[in-house]
Amino acid sequence: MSRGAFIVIEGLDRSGKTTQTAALYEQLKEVGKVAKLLKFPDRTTAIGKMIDAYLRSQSDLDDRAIHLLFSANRWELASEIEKDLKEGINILCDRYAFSGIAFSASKGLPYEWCRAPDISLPSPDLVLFLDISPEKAKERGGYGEERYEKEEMQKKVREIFKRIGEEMNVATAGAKWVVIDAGRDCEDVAKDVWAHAEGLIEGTSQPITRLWD
Ligand code: NYM
Repeated sequence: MSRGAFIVIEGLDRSGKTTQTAALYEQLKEVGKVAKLLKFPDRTTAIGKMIDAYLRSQSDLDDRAIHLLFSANRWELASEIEKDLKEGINILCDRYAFSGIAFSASKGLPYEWCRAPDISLPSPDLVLFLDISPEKAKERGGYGEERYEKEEMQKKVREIFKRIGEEMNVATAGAKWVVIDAGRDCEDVAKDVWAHAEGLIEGTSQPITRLWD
């Protein structure tokens, strides 16, 4: 029995994730594939609203408390993701647990502690990491409106993402992590994204695995 593919797009702020996730979604629709677009944080849920207020500096929270809220925001949707995949729906997701670790650990929280609450979430089949230097991301404009959108922080976040990707590719099972140079034109990045995603969207018979289990 074939199921849908679960593809996550990750990256620094201003790396073009949202544009690329939307472009991939349109391409899937063009070739007649059923797909659902998700984005974390999902700011529409009760937990998501708390996260939104925090990111816009309308509220203050302990670093560990906000980390757990980001994770809970994913757990809120975990069973729906699993159900959709089993029904053959492809899931395209803008950020996931990897952002959770990268951003919180860059604030100084221990890496393993940051990873723990996301263990056992449905694992993506593929993570496309849109890699851009924080200097180049800053040139794209719009930095600075929300918490974390500072060059110094983004540098640390990029290093932690690198570690996550390396560890994932050493593991024999689980998601494949692919780095895509996102400092190029949007169309060139989209071509690479499609090249990696295309093979998966025919459906896969692999069982759904769980993150870091
Ligand atoms: N972020 C996102 C986290 O700190 N932890 C998480 O688990 C997730 C999913 O939220 N700067 C941060 C990264 C971003 C911010 O994301 C909002 P976006 O994609 O700009 O809405």
